[in-house]
Amino acid sequence: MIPAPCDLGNSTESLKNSIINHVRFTLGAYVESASQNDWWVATCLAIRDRVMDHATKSRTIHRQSGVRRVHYLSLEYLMGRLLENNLRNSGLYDVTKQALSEMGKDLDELLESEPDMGLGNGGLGRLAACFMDSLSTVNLPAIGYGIHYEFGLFRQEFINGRQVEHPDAWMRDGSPWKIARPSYRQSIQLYGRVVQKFDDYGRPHYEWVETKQLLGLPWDIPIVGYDSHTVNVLRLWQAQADEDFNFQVFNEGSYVEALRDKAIAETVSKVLYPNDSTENGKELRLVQQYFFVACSLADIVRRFKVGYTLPWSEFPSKAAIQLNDTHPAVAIPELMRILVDLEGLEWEEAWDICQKTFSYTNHTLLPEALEMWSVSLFERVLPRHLQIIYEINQRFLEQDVEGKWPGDNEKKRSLSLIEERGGRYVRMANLSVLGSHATNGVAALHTRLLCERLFADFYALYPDRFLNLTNGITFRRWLDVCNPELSALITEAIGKDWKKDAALLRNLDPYADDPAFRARYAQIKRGHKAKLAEVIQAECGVTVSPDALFDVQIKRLHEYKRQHLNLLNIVTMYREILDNPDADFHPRVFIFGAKAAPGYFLAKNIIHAINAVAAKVNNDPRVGDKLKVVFLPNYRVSLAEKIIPAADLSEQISTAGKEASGTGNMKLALNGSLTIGTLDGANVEIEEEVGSENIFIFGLTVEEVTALKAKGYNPWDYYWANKKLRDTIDWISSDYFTGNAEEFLPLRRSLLDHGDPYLCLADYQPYVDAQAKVDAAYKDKDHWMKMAILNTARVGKFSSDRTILEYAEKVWHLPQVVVND
Ligand code: 26W
Repeated sequence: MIPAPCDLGNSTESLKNSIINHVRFTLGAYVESASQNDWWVATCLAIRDRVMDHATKSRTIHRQSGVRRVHYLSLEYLMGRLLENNLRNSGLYDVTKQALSEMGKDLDELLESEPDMGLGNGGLGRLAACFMDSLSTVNLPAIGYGIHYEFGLFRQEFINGRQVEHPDAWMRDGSPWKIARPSYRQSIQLYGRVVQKFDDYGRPHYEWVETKQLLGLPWDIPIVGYDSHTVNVLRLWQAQADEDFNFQVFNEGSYVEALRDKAIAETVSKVLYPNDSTENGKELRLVQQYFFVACSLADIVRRFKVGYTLPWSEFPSKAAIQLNDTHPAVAIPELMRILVDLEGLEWEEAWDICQKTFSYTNHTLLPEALEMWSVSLFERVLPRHLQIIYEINQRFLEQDVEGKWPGDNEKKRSLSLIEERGGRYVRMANLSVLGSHATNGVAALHTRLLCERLFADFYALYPDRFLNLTNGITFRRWLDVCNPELSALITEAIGKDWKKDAALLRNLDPYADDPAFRARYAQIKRGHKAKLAEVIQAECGVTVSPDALFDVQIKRLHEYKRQHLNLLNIVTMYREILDNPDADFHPRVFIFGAKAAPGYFLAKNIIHAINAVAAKVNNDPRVGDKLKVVFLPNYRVSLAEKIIPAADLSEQISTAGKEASGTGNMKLALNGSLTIGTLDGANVEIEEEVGSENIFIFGLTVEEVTALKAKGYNPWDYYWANKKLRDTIDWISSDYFTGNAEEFLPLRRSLLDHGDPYLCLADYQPYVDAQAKVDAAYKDKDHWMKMAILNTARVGKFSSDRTILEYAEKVWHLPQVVVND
């Protein structure tokens, strides 16, 4: 007989019992003396208990109904904290708060004690996290696959204004959200060599031998959607040594040696690479990519084999695989290897299955971000995969390329999967396009540039494979969770259905003219600014007024994002205040949050420069409250959730053509922050939605950037032509800010001697002018609030539910499967 399940009801009493049971029986603590962490873990487990059944049920229904599922392959998931999100999405927030409070515990304090799950660098990783939320919310059958990094993105500290990195041991004390699945462990191969063998008919086949084995242990994290019973899972692989194998093959009687191999094996899932735009060709990174791809594919194939007795030709009707950038692109030759070498399919059939299964999202146009692996490294780590890539390439060049452009070797060179100039490299982007039935960009402008520039020749060959799927964000975390006050105001005005159908936010439009509504909206904004002011006081020791204009730039530190353009304007304002103390501009607080890749020298120089300027400005009695500059250390998801609701102005100032989409721009606009931005990425579409009167657009367009570069851009021309600009740059590179005139020479040289690759100087004056318009507009607070409300009302398009439904319809061809309670 099946015993009655424990009480998993949703009443206050049930929750109290669950939490207390976990304190006592899972954690072995006394209720009277349990630590804060014990209460947090017990609360998470009580919530987890209430969603696990739905996870099991979702899996069963997806399997039984035999529908196609999407498998999202991503090296990064920037999940942030999970408890509050899971409470709000499951509708258990109020009752849990009540239950805890009856036990003398404050839910808000517990929420603050949760470490961020920072298994990603920036936009790409956070997008994957938003997509997981939407997939569960809109009832799509999905599994996210990734790596169970022991250390997420480094923790950032500033010492004397300079970035210092520390390891992020996010799960040192374990994590209540993840569940080990040892029965689904996988064993994968690496290194070794390939031998050709012949069958009885003289046909060749290939065996990959003398390899090293690695085990992958899966950890599952349930993904709770909003107001839905679909609970998908995020499955993260942890690397382990295959000890038996070590003892047989490598261990010549040495026990300790074998354990050293174990330690080496475990480094594979040890740490997230902190680069978000440059590929440095490290062997461990390639091993990480292959490790998680091979484990995931083996898992997908296992499910196909146990679930059905179908021919391989039906594989794509059961499994769609999405490649989040090229990082998991080795999945393409891996599936070919499985089908041809292990399952004995003919090449053509296997290739057809591959193309039907895979689709690829490109997230960047930056040339230095395009992944290329040296052929010699690839051959050592994955010898059979290299052979398969050669074969794919040969067939492609001889059939498709030769067919379209007979005898055109230039086309062959540009389309080849192998770069031959300056050493031989495997081009992962070309492999991804070729192995997929769909390639998408992440904003309309980005997709256009993919088709016109990066993949122009592929686009000429296969125009139907390219499409745009503009990014989105989950409005649950980025409004409901991070700004519950605004969420409640919206719900009061237009009902709660906007949380599932973001287009309904348009119904707020008329409220922009309602003085009472404006006043409440303004009051909520001010409340968040007051709270952020406290955070700033605690983190930076700087006192800021909530009545100042909060001007926010939060994103990775990169030259193309132009934090240094922001800095040029700040220094210009500083000079103006000193030159003209009576000038009438509204007090402003410039707020930065950004991590630099540890090896990115100039980015770190820019961080130091911002901190040095901040130190001077904030302590200059002549400036007073007019200008403050703060750089909040250790920018991460949970900090973003505090900054975004408090922002008045959103800096989206990348050089046109460089930011694929941006998603912070969407989060800030949703929370009623007006954008000052270039016509880049999704800014273009944000302008279309909110109307050009509710956004501050400035600067060169993509076409103007191209034309300027073609004619020969010389930053010195701008330097000599504009005295304010000249004074600003000269001041930064004087000894004024640090006592050492050499300190920011790298920044100065990049802007002048090294040609200012991101055109800061060309966009300087238009930016300064746009900032003057912002200042003028902010003086009319009431009108500003109207614009802010219209931003909230009009950005419904940027819900990741919309994005994910477009993927489901146009790329994956997935049905929505409702899971009942
Ligand atoms: C191999 C090193 C490396 C690592 C990460 C190269 C490139 C990346 C990512 C593609 C960088 C990234 O996060 N791109 C961002 O993706 C977001 C989601 O689509 C976009 O909104 C951002 O504009 C884009 O920069």
